[in-house]
Amino acid sequence: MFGKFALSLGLTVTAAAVLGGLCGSVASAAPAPHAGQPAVFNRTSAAEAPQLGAAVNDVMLDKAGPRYVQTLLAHYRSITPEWEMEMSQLEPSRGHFTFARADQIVAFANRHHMPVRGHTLVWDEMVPSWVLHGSWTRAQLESMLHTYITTVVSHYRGKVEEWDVVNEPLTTDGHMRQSIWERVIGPDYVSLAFRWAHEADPHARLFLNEYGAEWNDPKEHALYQLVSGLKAAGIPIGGVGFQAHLLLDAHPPQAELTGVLRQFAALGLRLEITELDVRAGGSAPLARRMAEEASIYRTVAASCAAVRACARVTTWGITDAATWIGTSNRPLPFDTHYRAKPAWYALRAGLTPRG
Ligand code: 9MR
Repeated sequence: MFGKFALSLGLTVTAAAVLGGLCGSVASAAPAPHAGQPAVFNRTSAAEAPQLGAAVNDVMLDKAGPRYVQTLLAHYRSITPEWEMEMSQLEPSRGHFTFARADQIVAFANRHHMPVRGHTLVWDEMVPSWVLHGSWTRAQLESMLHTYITTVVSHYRGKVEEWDVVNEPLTTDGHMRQSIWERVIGPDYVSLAFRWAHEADPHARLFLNEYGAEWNDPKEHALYQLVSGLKAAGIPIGGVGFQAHLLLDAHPPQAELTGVLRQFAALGLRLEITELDVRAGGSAPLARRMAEEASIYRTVAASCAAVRACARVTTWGITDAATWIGTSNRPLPFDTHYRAKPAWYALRAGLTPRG
């Protein structure tokens, strides 16, 4: 799932122009971190709200202006680089690693003691052409991927709290997606990737991240089988990410999503909503669409809050001005002028644990 994201903004205000330390965070403030180390957030009780995170890209961080950074620092406690850590960005040509854009985001997060979710090491998309169009034996591609994962995870060791090690390995009907990794290495690429990431940073929490598994359906069942099998085999998987890219006419009832989360929590894994947005375009009256969108935000946040293992909700961006699905779909909690939408208030309300 992806849509090429193009952004054109005229403002050129650096993030440094904005004072950090603004208060008003939704979830409890992260524990005091070691000097220079990102804070590690663990939801220690069901009475503690899940942390709120955001996907951030370097274009917005550099050029969107002070309101972007103010909103980010005031309300969000963790960061996921939106695309800067994809393989095509980090190793555009073999052996040539380009970390600068992702480093900028990680440095910003570390400076503000915001944990970073590394996204993503192994995916079917954003694979550089030298890999896609190469002629690989299984052993050669395994060696290439081992080197890639080791290089990237080692580079960010101690600066990135957790990684989406494998992203979107399943098809909608629950089969293994026929990526180059699956075709050449076979399904073992998943467990190998986790092992290699763990070797490179034993302290990082390692996730499998998927979309469309928020319902009790064949894809979710296949995800559960895959993840429980990894756990049973002693593979160092620490968490499952549910992306939650939802639509006004395609979103799970709260009881169903809560049930899915509880099922995975029973495996002893940390859970996160990793890419929440709600496609809310269309011709229906705007007020109605925004109200429906808010209800979905509240449902997802409340489902996470109800399951203690669900420790974080990350929205896939902050403002409708910068979203992979286009501003007209108004998918995020803040509008193009950084005004809080009904979705923002619903998200905050849903994150507050009940009972
Ligand atoms: O939002 C991201 C978009 O800007 C990028 O062009 C695209 C390819 O890197 O990735 C988008 O984010 C995807 C994420 O990495 C994985 N889950 C689906 C997201 C939307 O396609």
